[in-house]
Amino acid sequence: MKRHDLDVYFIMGTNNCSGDPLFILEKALQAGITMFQLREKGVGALTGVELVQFAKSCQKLCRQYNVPFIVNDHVELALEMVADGVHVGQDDRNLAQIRTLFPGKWIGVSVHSMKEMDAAVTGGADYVGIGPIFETTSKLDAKGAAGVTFLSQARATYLSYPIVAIGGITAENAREVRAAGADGVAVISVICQSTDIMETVKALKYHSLSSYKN
Ligand code: TZP
Ligand code: MG
Repeated sequence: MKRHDLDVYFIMGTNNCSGDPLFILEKALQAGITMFQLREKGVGALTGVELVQFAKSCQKLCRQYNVPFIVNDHVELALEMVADGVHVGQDDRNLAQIRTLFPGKWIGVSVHSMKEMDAAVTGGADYVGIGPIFETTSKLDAKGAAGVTFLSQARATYLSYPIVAIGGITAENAREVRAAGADGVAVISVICQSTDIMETVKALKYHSLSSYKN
């Protein structure tokens, strides 16, 4: 993968959306998101056949827009669907096992410390997610807001390793996390709750930052 694939990484599950999730996903794809992760968990989460059907609809849309389709946690589902990758946390399946199951696919790992980051990098992850940077209401068991301190340290240690920042990221604070070293921003609510997804995604993108324009 390339670092810029992480530019605007949209994450969504059905319970993040008050409207039609597939409509929201298609708008986000039209607006230029660069990666998509299906994160179906929590109250009322789809399971079984319903989950597979919904995942297939998301994957089909992503393919139409040539955007990688990543599955959170559900390694078997990702395998069955031939997803482009999986994203796992520290409490999920062991990275070495996943790498064996997913040769050539993208594997993302959430990390919160340099120890976890070192393990992810040496274990063959393709990118890491660092957060929550700011307060979030989208992940019930999220740790407290960490700010950008660890993100900056991670970047200083791994100069060109793909890193995406997550947690409470908005068009207003995206600049700060990029300046701290993130290649991209992973977001749920700012897109799911947007009244103008086109504008929101545009404002989150790297090139929308005036200080980076030439
Ligand atoms: N992991 C850390 S924070 C978070 C996840 C999945 C939720 C991010 O959602 P939001 O709405 O962009 O804060
Ligand atoms: Mg997980």
